[in-house]
Amino acid sequence: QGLMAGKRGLILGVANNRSIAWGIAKACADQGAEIALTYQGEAFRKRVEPLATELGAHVVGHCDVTEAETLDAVFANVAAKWGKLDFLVHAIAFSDKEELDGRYVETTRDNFLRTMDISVYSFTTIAKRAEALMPDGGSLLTLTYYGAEKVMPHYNVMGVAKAALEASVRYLAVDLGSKNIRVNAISAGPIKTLAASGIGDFRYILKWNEYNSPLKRTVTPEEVGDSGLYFLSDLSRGVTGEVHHVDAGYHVVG
Ligand code: 0WD
Repeated sequence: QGLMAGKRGLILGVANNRSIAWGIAKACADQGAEIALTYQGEAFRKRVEPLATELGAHVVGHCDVTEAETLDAVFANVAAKWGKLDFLVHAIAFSDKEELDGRYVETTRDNFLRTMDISVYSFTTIAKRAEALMPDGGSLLTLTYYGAEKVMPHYNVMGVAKAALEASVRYLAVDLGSKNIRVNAISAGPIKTLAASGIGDFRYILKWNEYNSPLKRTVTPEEVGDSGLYFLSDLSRGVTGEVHHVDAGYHVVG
């Protein structure tokens, strides 16, 4: 029973129980979805396995989006297990911590390319792989941030990457629309996660959002999860190419 009954989804980007992807996984599982998770390397396997058990989810292997063969293996596992996929969540981003501080103009070519590869291109190549497993349509969701639209302190090259990711959502929505595969993004407000700890002065950004957002607070992974549920379920069947803010309303004032 539930909104997601009979639906099967692959969720990439659970690092621990504070991850946004974990909030989405829980919301979907609560509504009856069957879920597959990946982990990035052995260190994360130990964190992800107990979380998967908690949800009755499958763990379908190591996934590092910079190693195409790991993506091939994960999708082959999903194909063997389920034969098809109804939804996919991409909650992956990376940039050198050293460059998420100070000035954007100092970005190195190496880190620029790596940031774009892991945070943007990965969604495109994953969408192509998902398409092959979605003969009856499906829903793809990625995570972005307001730093794509406005200059946020220290977000730097990641802001440039998120702008490209948001543009990718629109191009992918067109490419996959005729197959009834929808592509959307949630622009989440700042949340204290492992990835966020790499951003300079993050505590200040959290406080700033708390003082200035219409709801006078920040958001939780659970709240992003509940909004994710809308995009991953049939409730949003008429919606694609959208970037939806789940940020306590900060974007209307910031
Ligand atoms: O304030 C925030 N936390 C916000 C996050 C606000 C708005 C958006 N986001 C986005 C992030 O940019 C990211 O796209 O949400 C997504 C999920 O991030 P998260 O939940 O904040 O962070 P975390 O729990 O750390 O999960 C991100 C994970 C990685 O964790 P680490 O800590 O190692 O960066 O992305 C994965 C990894 O598990 N990841 C990779 N997965 C496969 N291959 C790779 C990679 N090469 N690199 C990172």
